[in-house]
Amino acid sequence: MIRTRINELLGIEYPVFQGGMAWIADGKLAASVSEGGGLGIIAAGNAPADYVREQIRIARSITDKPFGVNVMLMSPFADEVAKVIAEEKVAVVTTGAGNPLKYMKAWKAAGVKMIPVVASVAMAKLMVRVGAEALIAEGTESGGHVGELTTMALVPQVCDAVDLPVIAAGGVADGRGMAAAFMLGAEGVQMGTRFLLADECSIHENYKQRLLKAKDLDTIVTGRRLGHPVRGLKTPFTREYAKLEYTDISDEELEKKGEGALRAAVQDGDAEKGSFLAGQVAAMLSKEQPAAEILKEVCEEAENYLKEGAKWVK
Ligand code: TUI
Repeated sequence: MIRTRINELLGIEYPVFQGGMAWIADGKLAASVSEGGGLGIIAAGNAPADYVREQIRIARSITDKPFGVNVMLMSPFADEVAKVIAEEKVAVVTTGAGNPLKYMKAWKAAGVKMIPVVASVAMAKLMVRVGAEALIAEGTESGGHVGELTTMALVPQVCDAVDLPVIAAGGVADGRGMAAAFMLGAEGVQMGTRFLLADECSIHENYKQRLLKAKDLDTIVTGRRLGHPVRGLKTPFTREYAKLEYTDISDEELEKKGEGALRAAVQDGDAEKGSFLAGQVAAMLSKEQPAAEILKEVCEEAENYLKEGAKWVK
C-alpha cells in the first residue's frame, strides 16, 4: 500500500490524479476515477459555467467520493467557473495555464482545497504564500499547455522549495513513472494521457486508435509564438501549424487557425483538422481498460518498483 500526505489530505485510496483535460475530462470520467480510488478531475476548459455545473452534478450522481474541477485560467469563462466551484463546494480545485490568485479567497471561504499546477519554482513559492494545500508540478513532457522544465528537473526543485506535498505530472504513464516521481520527492502523480484510454473516457474512437499507434517521437509542441505552447500528436494540422509559426502570417490569423481543432479531434476524430493533445508518454499506451484498473495497476507496479529499488544498494 502506498500512503502519503495526499491520501490523508483528500481521503483517497490512491495518490493519483486524473489530469483535467479540456473537452475530455467530463463528469463521467472524473467520477469513474474517484470511484476507483483516485482523484477524478472535471475540466472546465473553455466551457461556460453552466456546463461545469452540469458535469459536477453528473459526477455526484455517480460517486459520493471527492473529485476536483480544473479551471483553465486563460478561459473567457474563468471568473464564472470559479464562482460555480465555490457555490457547489467542490472538494478540490486545480488550475492551469496561469495564476489563480484572484479566486483564492472565495475558494478558501467555501472550503475548496486549492491545488494549482505550477511549472516553475517561483510560481510554487507564490502559491504556498496564498494558501495552496498541495502543488502539482507539471513538466513539459505532458500533453496540452506546457511549461519549459522537464518533470525530472522541476519536481525536485519544487520539492526543495516548499513543504507542501507535491504531485508530479508530465511523463508519468505507469508504475515506473510513479516510482521515479516518488524518488524525486513527489507524494502523488497526475496522469492525463493514460486516462485517455480509460473505458469511461468518451473521446472519439479515432483519437484512441491514434494513441495506440503513436511512437516515441510522435508529439509536437505548437503555439510557442502566441505564448501558449501546446503538445499534441503530429497530424497534418499540427505540422502545418508548426510551419506557419515561422512565416509572416499575423498572430490573429494564426490564433484563428487553432480554434475548434481540439473539439474536432475529441468529438469528430477528424484526422485532418483535429488537434489530438497528448503527452510524450503516448507511445507507452498499449490497451484500453476501466479507470479503476488503471489506478490499481499503476499503484501496484509502483509499489513493487519502490521495494525493488533497494536491490542496487550493496
Ligand atoms: O493547463 C494545462 N494544460 C492545458 S490547458 C489546455 S486548453 C488550452 N488551449 C489552447 C491554448 C492554451 C490552452 C490544454 N492543456 N496544464 C497546466 C499547466 N499550467 N502547465 C503549465 C502551466 C502554467 C504555466 C504558467 C502554470 C502557471 C503559469 O504561470 C503563469 C504566470 O502567470 O506566472
